[in-house]
Amino acid sequence: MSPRPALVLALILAAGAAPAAFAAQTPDAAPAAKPPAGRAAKGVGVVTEINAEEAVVTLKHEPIPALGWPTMTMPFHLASPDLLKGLKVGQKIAFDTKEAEGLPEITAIHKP
Ligand SMILES: [Cu+2]
Repeated sequence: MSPRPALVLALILAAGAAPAAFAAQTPDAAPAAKPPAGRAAKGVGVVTEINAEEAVVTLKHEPIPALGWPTMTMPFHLASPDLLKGLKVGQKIAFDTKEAEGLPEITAIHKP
């Protein structure tokens, strides 16, 4: 019994078409997720830790409704090391912050 030519042709076409069909189903590479546009907000909090080397301060901050944040203790990167001047653990500060890649950034500190 010899295979029917039409069936053989169909099998060859199916085998050849498989990789192309698979490739067609592969979604295009999604663009890399971008950080959200830096929303800015004002907050008030108490300094709980200072990392001068990395210009990072940890604050227990009050709720920041503009960012949808409840009260929490979290690290912030200082936009400038100058913001460390005169800063002490236990100090209550008001600050301007904005979302950034990695840690949110403190752009200004207002001491009472
Ligand atoms: Cu927070």
